[in-house]
Amino acid sequence: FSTAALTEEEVIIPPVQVEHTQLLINGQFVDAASGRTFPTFDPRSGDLITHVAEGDEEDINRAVFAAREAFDDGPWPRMTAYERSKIIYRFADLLEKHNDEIAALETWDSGKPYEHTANVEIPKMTRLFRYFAGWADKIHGLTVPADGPYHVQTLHEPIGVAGQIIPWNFPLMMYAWKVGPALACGNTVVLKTAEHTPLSALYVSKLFHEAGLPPGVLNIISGFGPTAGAALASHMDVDKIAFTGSTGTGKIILELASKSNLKAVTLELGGKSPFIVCEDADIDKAVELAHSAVFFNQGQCCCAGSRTFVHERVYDEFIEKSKARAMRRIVGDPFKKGVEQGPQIDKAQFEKILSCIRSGIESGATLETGGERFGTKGYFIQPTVFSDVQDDMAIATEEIFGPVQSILKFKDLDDVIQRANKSRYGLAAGVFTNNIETANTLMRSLRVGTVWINCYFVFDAAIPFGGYKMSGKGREKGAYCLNNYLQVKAVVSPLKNPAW
Ligand code: TXE
Repeated sequence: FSTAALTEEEVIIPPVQVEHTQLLINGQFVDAASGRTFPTFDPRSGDLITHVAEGDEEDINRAVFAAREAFDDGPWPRMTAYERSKIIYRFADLLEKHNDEIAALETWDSGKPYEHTANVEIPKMTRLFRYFAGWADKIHGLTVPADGPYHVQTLHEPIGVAGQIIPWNFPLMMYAWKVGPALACGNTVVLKTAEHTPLSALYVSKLFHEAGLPPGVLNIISGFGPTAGAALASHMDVDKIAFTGSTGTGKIILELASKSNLKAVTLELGGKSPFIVCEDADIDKAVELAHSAVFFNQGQCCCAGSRTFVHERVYDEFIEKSKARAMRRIVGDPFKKGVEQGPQIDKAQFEKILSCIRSGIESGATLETGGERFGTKGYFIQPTVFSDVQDDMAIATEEIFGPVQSILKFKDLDDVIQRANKSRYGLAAGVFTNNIETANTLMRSLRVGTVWINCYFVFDAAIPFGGYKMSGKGREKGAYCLNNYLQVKAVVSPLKNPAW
């Protein structure tokens, strides 16, 4: 695509073997009850990597049974919190030791650039587990000053069996966001991976058992949404379900939870996040960050800054520079050094993105660069930039989940606040300005779960993340997410002497 682009013929052999393809139930790798398997593909070429056991309702039942027993009778919720934290810390040490193999497996199955996976994602995952290990022995209740002659206290107890369903865009990061807090709080888990990316969770969960995790505490089911996923969300013995994925599937999860046992639900869903560049912003920095806000991870981020709003006075300069930056983006084999963008996850996503691009052209937006597939093999797409995008075009309202930047022009703060908020989503926003009052006004006015000011995609284990509106329910990461995995028990007992 650009002069820096690599040739697509050079497909590199990943420096890793697939070791685990079965389901992980009660500490053992086992076949699916049905004996069925499904293929997982290399998105660089569409070639088969391997076949993986296909879990469905019966396997979910087996896994939930194991998790229930491990919760009701096993050592995990009963051991000291310090013992639990030591196991999670030991797991983090093993992640560090096997960092490069894990990263290679993740890149092979998902197409993410290996340099980033190895140097950022797996280290961040390790950091997340250490963060949550640190919480394990710091979870405690309160003494409550109630009226009357009563001693009142609260106990913060684990919620029980947590069901977790994760997507394919960050297979291991989503695993960490979900498994880390659930286990730190003393719960047991049944996690269903995305059908596109089953491999890395199996590999790291084996390491968790090597670190001393008792059997049944963490069960991993590979399989499809309408079978395995739906069985988990409707299971009567699951106390809580945590889901990351599309808004449409999030609605189904909520419905299945309410139709079964009213299990607690947290949802992390889609977005169409505004990235607002004011006239006084540092334009070069804003161009670079707006670019990575859209194109990072092949555009497959729930909080991608996918509506780039630019002030009319800096609009033309911004378009020129954004176009030039997109043309310099290095697309190619994600195992190659220096590659910024690998393939999309699969054919369906690849085709969906190309159809969004066609809709952008048909609706009258100006295609500045890109717009087509990159190369002839695999699921690569050219970094694409649209200008003259209008609020009601599908490319400004629908989640594209691909390397497509939609740039819109705005007049003043009132204009951009009203338009940025005119979305059914409310996940994140970026604000670029050197004026503190402008930054504060925007930060307070935007109805989103995260506002990044003069930065974007700053993810830290301690920073809560989640959506307003149809972007989700609840928060993940940080101290806030512990509540998702805890029950509060109020304990009331009489006092002999009311004065005490
Ligand atoms: O998502 P799904 P898909 C968005 C993005 C993407 C679109 C479709 O716009 O283009 O969703 O992707 C499981 N019961 N996001 O179809 O279906 C499924 O097996 C229970 C945003 O892949 O939401 C997988 O494990 N589970 C997003 C998980 O849900 C079900 C990340 C996500 O798949 C199920 C991914 C069912 N009936 C896609 N149906 C984000 N927020 O980051 C599916 N699943």
